[in-house]
Amino acid sequence: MSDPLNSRRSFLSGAALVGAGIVSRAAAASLPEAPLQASAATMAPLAPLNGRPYHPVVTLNGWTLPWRMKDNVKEFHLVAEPVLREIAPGMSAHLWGYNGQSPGPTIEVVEGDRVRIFVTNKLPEHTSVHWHGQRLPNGMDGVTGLTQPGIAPGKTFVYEFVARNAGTYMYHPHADEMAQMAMGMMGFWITHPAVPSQHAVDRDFVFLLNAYDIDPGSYTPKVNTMTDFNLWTFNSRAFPGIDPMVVRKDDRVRIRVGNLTMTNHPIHLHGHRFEVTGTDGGWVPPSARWPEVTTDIAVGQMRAIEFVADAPGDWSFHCHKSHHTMNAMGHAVPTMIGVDHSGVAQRINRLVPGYMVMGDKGGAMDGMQMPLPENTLPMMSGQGPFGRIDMGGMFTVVKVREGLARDDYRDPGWYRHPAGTVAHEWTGELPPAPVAPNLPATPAEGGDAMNVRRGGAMHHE
Ligand SMILES: [Cu+2]
Repeated sequence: MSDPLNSRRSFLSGAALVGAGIVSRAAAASLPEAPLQASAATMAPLAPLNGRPYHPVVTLNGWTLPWRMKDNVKEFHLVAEPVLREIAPGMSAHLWGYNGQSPGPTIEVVEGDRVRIFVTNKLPEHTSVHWHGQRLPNGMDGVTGLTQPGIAPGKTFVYEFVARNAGTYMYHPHADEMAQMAMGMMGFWITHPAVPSQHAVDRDFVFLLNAYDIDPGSYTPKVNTMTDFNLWTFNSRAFPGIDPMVVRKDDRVRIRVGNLTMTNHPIHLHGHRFEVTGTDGGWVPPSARWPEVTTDIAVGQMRAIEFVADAPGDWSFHCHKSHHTMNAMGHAVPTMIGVDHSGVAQRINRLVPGYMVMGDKGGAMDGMQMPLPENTLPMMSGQGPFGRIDMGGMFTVVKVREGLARDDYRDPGWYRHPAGTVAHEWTGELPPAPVAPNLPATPAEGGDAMNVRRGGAMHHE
């Protein structure tokens, strides 16, 4: 794989990422080079080498697409193609994406830029690119059949328009879109303000919400799934595969989230209050903002939230639908809390060797190391400084630290709490524990008080 960027594009190597070699090799060609990305890691912000200045964004577990300037036009080259995307260590998926990854690279331009995007189709069926949220000539809107013919396999189309309004946008096909979006065809687009001091923040993170239906043990999403997905991801990564968002104490932080799943996601941040400062339609006037700790992001929407990171620590950042913070194995398992299995497993084992009892003390499954099918993530599997983190899916951590350098995004490790500031076991005298009234005896006492029956499989909607 020709991958001139990958070796250089890492946090350790700093911010100057587009080598002059790429520009000179491509300069004479009629089409700009289509850079390829082999890694699913978060790449350092891509400082603009030409054009007007801006403060670049950081794409969570993603990257920004380099461009070339030709006759004062910013030229990009997207290649729609099948890719292998690592969802988290231990699991990869056969997705469709752009330039080696899914989601595709973030496109960053400046308000007023004339932009030309070449799109080469290496998929087995036609595609198109719709520039979600942009105000552009109708024929550039990318709706197959309505504003253009589909881009046939092997063909290259060119889109050209002026990026009119600073803000947050997405791109995705309007061609066989249920299948193509279920396969991961999507990306982020940032139009920066013409005046860099406008809407300025210290750190600006972006990512898409996406969802897949991949059977345990398999690699390819089921493309006819409508709502019953089993992998909930930030930028096609599931926790613990999602990188932390590292910020310096007292930084003003923006996180922009676009939702291209088929359901809404209430996104929740711990330890801070934020305001929604941007939507798909533009910036929210300061007088119209209100404080939140959770914002619901509907299907097809984008929200930019902003906060001052004034509280050092490791703060959870996640979707508040609890089944969206678990991975595929958590689905279709009945609630077994309080069910006494003694003897049952032994008897079933005579018929089904390897049978295990799951979840009779809740979902956390302490000590249970069930053999998983190949290429399957545990339901919730992160390791934290105090033990297992019972999370998967749409979960990560905002790490707020004092004394970081301005563009230092390296993982600082786990937070070191000041002495006396961590919840801990009470070792003093205990009064007799109160018991809820009218509760029958517990299983240990021969009763079935804990026998919770809520019906069978969990639903995902
Ligand atoms: Cu969710």
